[in-house]
This record gives sequence, structure tokens and C-alpha cells, in this order.
Amino acid sequence: MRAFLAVFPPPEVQQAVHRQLAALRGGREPIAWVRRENLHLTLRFLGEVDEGTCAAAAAAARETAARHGAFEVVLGAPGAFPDARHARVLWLGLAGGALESRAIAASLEEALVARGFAPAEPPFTPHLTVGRPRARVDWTPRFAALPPLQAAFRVHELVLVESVLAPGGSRYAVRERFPLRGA
Ligand code: 2AM
Repeated sequence: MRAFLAVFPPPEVQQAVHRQLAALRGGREPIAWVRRENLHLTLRFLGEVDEGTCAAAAAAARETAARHGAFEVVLGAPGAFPDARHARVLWLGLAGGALESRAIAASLEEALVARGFAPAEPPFTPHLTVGRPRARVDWTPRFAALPPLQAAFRVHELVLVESVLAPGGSRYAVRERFPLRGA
């Protein structure tokens, strides 16, 4: 199965992001937008894993979650990988909670590597992917015109997700939830 570890915003924040993106969605260029209910913050992509590897990743996530308390994420300005003029991934950055996300991703990485996982490639950069352009467009003007987003949420848990490729975009199935310390 194809799996990853992530943080999911609550439905009302996914809805707010979705609405916000209407302004970015203006053009007719080909782009695969992330469906509303799939919007998430990837902490670690695991790739194709078997049941044993999935169980090891779950143990690493459980150990990590027990070491970190709940925290707040504030979604911020849009950006792109590798950059706005050659965008392959469009995302929203974190105006709050970036440090905590990085700390959790680093613990997770340590726990995974201790269980034999290869180091993450590329290294973790907190972002919430919103779309994947299929053609080259300079997004700079539309990023600049985007009204500021008011979207904050509290993170209480990490989630192990199985991604099932389906026509019209991936479907996500939650395999296990790992409450953060004290949550
Ligand atoms: P991203 O979009 O947040 O950058 C589930 O597929 C998630 O895993 C995606 O949202 C993506 O994260 C991440 N992902 C998918 N393929 C990946 C790859 N080959 N390397 C790293 N991360 C990947």
C-alpha cells in the first residue's frame, strides 16, 4: 500500500482553504487541485509499504506523538515548489505551528530511521499542498492578489493514511490515529 503520516485540518478549515483557493483557481491552465477532504500537512511520505513496514511506521508515530503536545497551526501565504514561476506544487505555508511541525517531523524521522527506514528525501518543509500545475504558468501575480487567509486549527493527533489511487484523484483511508501528549 501507499502510505504517509500527516496532520489533517478539521473540515471547516479544509472548507475555508477550498473557498480561498477559488481566487487561485481563476485560470484555465491544467492543474490537479487537491480535493477538499484530502487537504493535509504531510509529515512523512512512506511510499509503497507492506503490512510489517506499516506497523513499524505506526510504532514510530505512536512514540513520537507521546513526546509532543498539541499545538496550533495558522495557515499563511501561498507558495510553490520549486518556485512560483516553475511551479510543480502549489501550497499554503504555515504562519504558525511551523516550529512544532518541524520538531515533530524531526522526531518522527529519528524514530523511523531507528526502525530501519531510509532518511526522508527531500527533507521536511511544512506546507499544505493545494494543487499540482500541469503546465508552466507564473503564479506570482495571483499569489500577490490572494486575500489573506484566516485559518487556524489545533493539532491533537498524527494520522497514518493509506492513499488509494482512483480515477479523479487519490482517496485517503485513515489506518490509525496517534493522539499527541495530553490530547
Ligand atoms: P505534499 O503534497 O504534502 O508535498 C500523499 O501522497 C502525500 O505524500 C502528498 O501530499 C505528498 O506531500 C507526499 N508525497 C507524495 N509523493 C511523494 C514523494 N515521491 N516524495 C515525497 N513526498 C511525497
